[in-house]
Amino acid sequence: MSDHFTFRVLATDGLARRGEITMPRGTIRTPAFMPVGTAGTVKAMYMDQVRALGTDIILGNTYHLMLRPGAERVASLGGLHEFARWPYPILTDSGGFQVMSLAALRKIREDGVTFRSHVDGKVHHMSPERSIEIQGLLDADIQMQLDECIALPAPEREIERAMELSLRWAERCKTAFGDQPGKAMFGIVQGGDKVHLRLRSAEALAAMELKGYAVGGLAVGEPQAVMLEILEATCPALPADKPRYLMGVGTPDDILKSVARGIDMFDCVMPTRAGRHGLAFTRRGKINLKNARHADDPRPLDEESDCPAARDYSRAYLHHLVKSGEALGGMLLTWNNLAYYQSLMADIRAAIEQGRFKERVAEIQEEWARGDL
Ligand code: PRF
Repeated sequence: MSDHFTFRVLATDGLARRGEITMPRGTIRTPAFMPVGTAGTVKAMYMDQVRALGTDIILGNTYHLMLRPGAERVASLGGLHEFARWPYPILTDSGGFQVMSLAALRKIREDGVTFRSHVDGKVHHMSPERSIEIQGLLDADIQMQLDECIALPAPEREIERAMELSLRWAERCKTAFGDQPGKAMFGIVQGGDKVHLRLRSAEALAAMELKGYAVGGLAVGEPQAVMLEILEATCPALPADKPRYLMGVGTPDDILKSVARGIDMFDCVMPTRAGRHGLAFTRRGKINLKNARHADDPRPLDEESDCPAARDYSRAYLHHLVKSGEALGGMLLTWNNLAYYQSLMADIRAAIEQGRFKERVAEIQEEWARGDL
């Protein structure tokens, strides 16, 4: 395995890229989907299952892990890979986004963000340097700069202020991260729904010569068309030889359309959270297992899937588990959903290699639209 973090584009088809990130803990085949393992667990899944689905990298959260069990504690127990029994690459989000969505009494200043923990109410301060320090204690392979994400719609001057602050924090995170050949620190493009702010952000980050670039501040309340328009403007402004990560996105349809515009990496709670709430993603679209129409249906979610959760259990049984609030319902649907997401990513990668990405996207969308009944 490589002792350096490297990214290679292996094939392109239109703007879609098939690539490979190599680093000491493993290789990431891109376009990649990163299951969300917020608190050191991909909820309702064993790590062995997560791996067997073709997962090359998972995401962890600085915010949750610093509050509980604490970054220093994880470090003293051998780091997050050892703690959670996931020896492959881990990307950690920097914490700012989770502070803004979960913590009480948050205050953003030049020096960082002060907030009250949603766990025990204690006040914490996180500077850009402390975020990188925590991500280092966790031993994350890919670390994210601290940034400020603004929910949309928002006044332009607010978006601009947060974007400029995020650029200054990127510089500080880059310095704090220093030179770690086997790891990477990614910058995060902000700028809301304003193309000129996105371009200014992307160009300033590109000049910092980081090892990868994320697009943040999207899927925060704007229509999909706006997100896609921002990606069309932003991706060409980012270095072609570095990975591009669209944070917190998205639905299978968002993923297809974002890959088509040059995105290489994704993370989202959608497959795991929706699974725990009774929603299944399949080749034939979404199925809400709470619906009474499934109560007598002996068919599995997808008889052609090689995931046991999709192939071996009747919709009637899944409906029963979900309605009864049984833990196994969330486990089976999470398994099904991550299997579907990872099979979709494998499908996308193969199509790009074969130079038939556009055609394959049309086929996949046609199959969703056909429905399952
Ligand atoms: N910044 C960070 N994490 C994020 C986002 C962001 O803008 C988003 C927005 N979709 C999800 N996760 N640091």
